[in-house]
Amino acid sequence: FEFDMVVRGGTLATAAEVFEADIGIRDGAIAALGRNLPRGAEEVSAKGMIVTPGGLDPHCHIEELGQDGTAQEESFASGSAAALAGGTTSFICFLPQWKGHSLADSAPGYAARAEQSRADYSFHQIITDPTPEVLQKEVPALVARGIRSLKVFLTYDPLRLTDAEFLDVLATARRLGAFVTVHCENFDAIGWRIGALLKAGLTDPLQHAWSRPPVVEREATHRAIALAELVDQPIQVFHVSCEEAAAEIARGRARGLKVWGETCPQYLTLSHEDLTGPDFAGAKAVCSPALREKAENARVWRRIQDGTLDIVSSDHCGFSFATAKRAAGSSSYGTGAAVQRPDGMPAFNAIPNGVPGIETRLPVLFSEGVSKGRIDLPTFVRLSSANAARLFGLGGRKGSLAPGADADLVLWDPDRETTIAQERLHHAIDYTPWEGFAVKGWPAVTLRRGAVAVREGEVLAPPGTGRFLPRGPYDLAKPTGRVPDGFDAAAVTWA
Ligand code: DUC
Ligand code: ZN
Ligand code: ZN
Ligand code: ZN
Repeated sequence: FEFDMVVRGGTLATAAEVFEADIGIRDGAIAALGRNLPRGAEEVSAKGMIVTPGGLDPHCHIEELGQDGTAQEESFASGSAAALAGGTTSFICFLPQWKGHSLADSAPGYAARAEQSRADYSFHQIITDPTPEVLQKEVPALVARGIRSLKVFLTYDPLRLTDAEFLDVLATARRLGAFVTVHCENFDAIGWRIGALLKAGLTDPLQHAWSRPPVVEREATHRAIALAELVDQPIQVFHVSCEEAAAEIARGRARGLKVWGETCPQYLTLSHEDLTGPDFAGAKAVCSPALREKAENARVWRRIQDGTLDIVSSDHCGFSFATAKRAAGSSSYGTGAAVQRPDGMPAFNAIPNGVPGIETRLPVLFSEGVSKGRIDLPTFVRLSSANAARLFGLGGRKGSLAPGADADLVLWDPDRETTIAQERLHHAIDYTPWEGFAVKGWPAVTLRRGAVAVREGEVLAPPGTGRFLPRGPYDLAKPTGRVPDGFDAAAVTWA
């Protein structure tokens, strides 16, 4: 046989176009596209299906290790099963740094845990403590290993950087050709609002949103972009939840800055209403940035449509309702000491932040986007894989159907109507914020590097079959060459 497998008779969607073709696969890679390809050793029918590149989720928290040594509940085995079942064949998760510790010393064994993944994976390195040792020795060693992106937080007490520290990280990244992603919220503003809310006796999950309104995100987004401009370092703003923050990104781009923005399905579909409900149910929707007013969903969609937000990630960060959300389980992703309410539930500020969504990311985006006519199929491909592949140095290999790319494919049944239900999901978390959400379009078959990884919800790829994706230098991570007054402070800093 010329091909190990032929995926036959599908409608292919790439980042640029939609056309009918068979896909010939050899050695886990796409070998040929064309009509009437010769028989493969294995045949997969894609009749009536839309075939897209496998999803790349560039922002998810999997088995992340907290400073107390405990791992987040979603394991690499469960999280990657959920990813594949939802049409995502690779993801980028986070190597933590614990404040007061070197990178080597933080999260011992994390990379070895990731070897249990069923999907391909890479890491962003979180920097919480940018000492000279970390920036001058450890980060260069990391980049040499193919871990070419850094993540910084401008909020969360155990994680956040000061502006001066952030500048040092940006300068280091520039020197090394690494990329920087940023969680943009104003730490002091949030703390001040929380203090006032608690003093006023306002402790419900909805007040999580009140503690960090759009202006808090807008200010930090503006500041992150300004500081990146000062250094001339490309950045991506993580999880943009609102028009005000998106407008800052659009303004930066209009000035010629290399700044990008992602959003997540929760900011396209969920709102303040999801933060309310009986039995503390609103805790299920506590994430940061917080969910906004319902009208904001449409504004974020418009920023997808005009290209300001060009990646949709999950920010999957699962905390089970029974054990963490109601019980204020320990996490870096909370803000302040737990205040107990008379009903025994934690005040909003102690609810760990995050929603599970690695499996539902693409079905929700396909249904709300493609099926409802908000975006076309090439836009769906760009949002779900192709743009992240380019932005994070995996272009050509992931997010593509061109010969030479990894044969990561999703066969979408565009007509299948179903409702999202926790009982059919594969993640380890005990709920989904999209319970009962109606979707049209579902990933029927997922192939990862030429092997059927999921068929009709049954996960066939065993743990340990995912591969680490090293990333080399690439254009989008390069600076623009423009610095204020022509004085390159970053170059001097590291001379
Ligand atoms: N926001 C979340 O909701 N969870 C994890 C981290 C974050 O920034
Ligand atoms: Zn240590
Ligand atoms: Zn974040
Ligand atoms: Zn996150």
